[in-house]
Amino acid sequence: MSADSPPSGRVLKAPESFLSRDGIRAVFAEGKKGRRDFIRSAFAAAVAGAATPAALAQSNPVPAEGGDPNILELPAHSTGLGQGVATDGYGKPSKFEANVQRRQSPGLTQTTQSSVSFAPLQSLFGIITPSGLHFERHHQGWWDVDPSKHRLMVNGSDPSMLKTPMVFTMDELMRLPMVSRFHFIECGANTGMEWGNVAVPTVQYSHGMISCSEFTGVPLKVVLDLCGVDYRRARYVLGEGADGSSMTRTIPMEMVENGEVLLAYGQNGEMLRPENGYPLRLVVPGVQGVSWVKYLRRIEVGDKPWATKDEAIHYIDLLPDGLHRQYSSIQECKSVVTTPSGGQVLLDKGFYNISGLAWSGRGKVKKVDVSVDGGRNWRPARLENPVLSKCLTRFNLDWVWDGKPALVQSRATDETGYVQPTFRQLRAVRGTRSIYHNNAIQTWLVQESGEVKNVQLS
Ligand SMILES: Nc1nc2c(c(=O)[nH]1)N[C@H]1C(S)=C(S)[C@@H](COP(=O)(O)O)O[C@H]1N2
Ligand SMILES: [Mo]
Repeated sequence: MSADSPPSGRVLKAPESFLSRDGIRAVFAEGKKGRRDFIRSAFAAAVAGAATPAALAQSNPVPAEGGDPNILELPAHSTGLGQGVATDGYGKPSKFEANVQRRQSPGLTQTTQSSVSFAPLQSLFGIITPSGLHFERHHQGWWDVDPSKHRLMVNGSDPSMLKTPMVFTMDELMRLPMVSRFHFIECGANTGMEWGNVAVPTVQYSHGMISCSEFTGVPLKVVLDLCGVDYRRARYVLGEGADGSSMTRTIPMEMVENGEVLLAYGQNGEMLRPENGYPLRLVVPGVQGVSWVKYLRRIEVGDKPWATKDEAIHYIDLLPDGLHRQYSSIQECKSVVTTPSGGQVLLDKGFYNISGLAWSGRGKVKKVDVSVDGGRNWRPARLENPVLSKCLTRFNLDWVWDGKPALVQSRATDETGYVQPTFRQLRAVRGTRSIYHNNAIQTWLVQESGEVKNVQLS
């Protein structure tokens, strides 16, 4: 930037971690007593504390009189010898990025084995989630399973469903025709804490149960063909995991027949991470995360849904009339602005790049509109390439902030013509007591101070 251009577009990062260890313990104890409001206020206090004048000054260095020493004095890295190759056999991020971590929400669950960690969406670029920052959802803890001992069994719920039940080793699966596809995975409970009202301060916690990777594997169809499945009779597939939760989910055969469902072993160019199901997981594009069974050990084909515990007691939506909606699996079109977003502070008036993510479980994102006045006026954002089916899409938009309060929103439309709903529209159909499938338009309030807050418009 030239000397006479005023500073603009500088964003103070959202605090990645809100609470100390003691703070987390206190919130956990209060959460156990059911005091959700305590959690909310603890978060609020922590966010407020992060935007102190000291923090602002630190992020806003003023060049010393007589010129900027960062230009005038040569740093050690310009005059000395750097480190050698393969200092680290598996490279790590810069130590200056150490605060970018997936994190668990204090007070959300009683144990870390049956819990969630959220991806730091506010710190990510483009559409791919680095594997080490992929969100995690475990029902019974994660394992590093020995691939040489892992087996996949394929059977029918009665013998007439397929000719030959088979057991595959990993080596056998990895010799079969291989495909690589970019897809998002979103937990059905993503944004679930926000059904009643604003609950969490940052986009990491409001939307961080989504991640996006390049997955590599063999289409499940290829393996079912090898077993001689009778597709006229076998209209459903059951996937079963090898961890203690015995995660089991029914998948309609149409999704398998079109070649989209994968038996995946690869993620972003390497083997799956243990947290994400190493050595084998199901990839079910567009469908909520729970169906992406990790540590996959068995596939059964049958002629009706199984109504397992994970689809009869859990992962059902309570509707306003008291009925439970079952087998709601597709993640509808949704988007969120990641900058500016909750917990960040805009340090100047002037130019900003509004950036965010959009996705649809039904195909490609067609357009994303952005509003800075709470939905009165909308402008189309730029969609960055590539725009892929059932994959995250990055959008960007130029914005000049005039220093007045602004209500920043994004609204995505997918290729089926479906438009992401407002909270009012969604609650009219779904009520307020759901957990899953909240795809409402998110609002961030940019205050005159530059501090950004999570709000809901009624
Ligand atoms: N075997 C097994 N598979 C599982 C789970 C699990 O606990 N065990 N959790 C499910 C849920 S609810 C989600 S949202 C995704 C999360 O995948 P990730 O941990 O790779 O993000 O895995 C699904 N598959
Ligand atoms: Mo999930």
